[in-house]
Amino acid sequence: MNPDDKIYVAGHRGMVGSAIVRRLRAGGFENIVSRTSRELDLRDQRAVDQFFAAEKPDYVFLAAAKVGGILANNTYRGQFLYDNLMIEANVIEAARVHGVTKLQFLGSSCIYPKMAPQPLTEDALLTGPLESTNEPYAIAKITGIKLCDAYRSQYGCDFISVMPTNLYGPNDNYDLQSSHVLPALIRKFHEAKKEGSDEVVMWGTGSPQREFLHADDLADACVFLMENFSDYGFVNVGTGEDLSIRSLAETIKDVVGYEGKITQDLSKPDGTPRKLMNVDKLHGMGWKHDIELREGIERVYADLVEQDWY
Ligand code: GFB
Repeated sequence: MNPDDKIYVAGHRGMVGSAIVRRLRAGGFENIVSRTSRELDLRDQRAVDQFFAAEKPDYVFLAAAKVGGILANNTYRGQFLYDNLMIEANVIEAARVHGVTKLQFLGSSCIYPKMAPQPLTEDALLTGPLESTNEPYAIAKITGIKLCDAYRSQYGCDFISVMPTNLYGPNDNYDLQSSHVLPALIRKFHEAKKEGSDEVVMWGTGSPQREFLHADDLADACVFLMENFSDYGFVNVGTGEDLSIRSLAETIKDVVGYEGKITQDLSKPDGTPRKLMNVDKLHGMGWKHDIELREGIERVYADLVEQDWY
């Protein structure tokens, strides 16, 4: 990418898209184009085509998606499949038709089979059944990878895919019904401390293992891969380290400074037992994460407190 290239960041108001925009600006890329979902509904094929015809971006980061935590994925199964299929099909096709130089599609570690060997290597894709709570989302994301590969093979498009692990960071979703675990627990501990309540409820058993990457590290990896990876398949992006949900809860409890107890809500699902990324491919190219989990949680929490949040 050159500083004067026009870069379209789809999903620029989300946690990932906004981090990519920050990273691009910091790297001297100023010619960034974006649209809110109100201005441009990416599920609308004609609108997407018209947008690409008018703007003619050189590079595209496809970070727009319908996303959410385990409950949202499991509840809005139709929307997670339909919205994500439409968004990626429309943007990828318009990128081809309007001659985009390079496109990067962002997926998720939930594309891997539920019982794939850990840590997850890129070649484990499509080797077994998926975790049921997020199967619709995973199917949509697998389709995005396959679209990029098929367009590379049939049309010679330089479209690549990147698979991030579970993420957290600025502009995350803190709605307790639809969020992921990390922001949900920050909010729960913060509110319990403020209100002086003596327990915080953790969903499930606390035994599933998860890996967490700060969105700013992901954004840095995305720009790195846009500049250094052009091939079929995809690259895992993570830290290569995980912990149990129970340990995560203990860490957040400590960062927030809450002194009550942690209880379980066993009516909520655990989801996949573990999804630790193997990041050898990315490390082999020369990229490694910078922000360790505790430090990242401290940063996020300090920002929230400063904004006088909740
Ligand atoms: O982050 P999370 O919602 O999604 O949940 P997944 C991770 C684990 O944390 C599950 C537990 O075992 C939850 O039961 N958990 C404990 C909680 N307390 C809470 C809480 O208060 N809120 C939430 N949300 N979870 C999603 C997928 O899976 O991860 C998506 O559904 C996507 O497809 C995303 O891949 C990254 O890690 O289970």
